[in-house]
Amino acid sequence: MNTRTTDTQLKTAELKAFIFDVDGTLSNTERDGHRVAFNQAFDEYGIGWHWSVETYGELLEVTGGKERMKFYAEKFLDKSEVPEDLMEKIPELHAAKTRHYTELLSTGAIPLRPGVERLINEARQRGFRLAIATTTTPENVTALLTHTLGPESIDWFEVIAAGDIVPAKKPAPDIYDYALKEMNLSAAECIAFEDSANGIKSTKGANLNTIITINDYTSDHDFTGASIVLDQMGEPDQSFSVISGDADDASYLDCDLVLKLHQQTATI
Ligand code: XBP
Ligand code: MG
Repeated sequence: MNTRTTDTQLKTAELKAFIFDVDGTLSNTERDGHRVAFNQAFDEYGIGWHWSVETYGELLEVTGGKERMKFYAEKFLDKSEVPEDLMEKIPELHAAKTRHYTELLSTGAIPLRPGVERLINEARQRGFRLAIATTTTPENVTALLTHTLGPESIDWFEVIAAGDIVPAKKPAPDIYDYALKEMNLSAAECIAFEDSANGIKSTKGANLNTIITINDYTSDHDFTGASIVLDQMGEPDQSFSVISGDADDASYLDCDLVLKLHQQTATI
């Protein structure tokens, strides 16, 4: 029998690290967090834009706040509606948006999604390494972690790969490739947690197994290639719904289920 491993044969590597997306995965930050902060920045600068819940859903096609504003100006407005100096103002406008967003988070208004804190605590207890790979600004990650898990939680994550640290944002795989390189781990030794089509394109580009928890903005996205698609991570007293994939008889996502999902699909 030929025992040589080929690219197409499945082989399980030991799972060593969990890599988390932030927006939509750890917390439902988009509709009531980022969107609100963008609108506050637009008001502050008197540019007369307002992003409704619906419009913002369309704008999520583009990741990155600066990129999203540029996309809106180019694709949603007539040239006449765009202030002449807008393009050069975008970094300043984005800094104002980050200020509004972090202020909003500091009020504790945006909680973590069900099961996130429990899974992170269990992963730490069991010795899994943790990282973050996100399109948002580092300040925003710090604000979310500080005001949900506490300031000490920043140090639980070995790598916080965020924002402009790589030039090409999701759906490019660069942010995950960066996190893997910083941790000196192969993709087969890690599993990613995402919520969106742009997110899974990024993880798949980096060859990572991926667990998806959908939200209102992403429930109709294409998650081909995911290890499982869930409506939430769930809690012992709050069962998840399996959208696609096999959770055996589990009713919430714990490390044993993560391990099982990783073993089923890991490739090297
Ligand atoms: C998050 C994003 C970000 C935030 C805004 O995507 O798309 O653009 O909406 O963040 P992901 P900034 O969850 O895939 O990382 O304004 O700080 O860029
Ligand atoms: Mg996301």
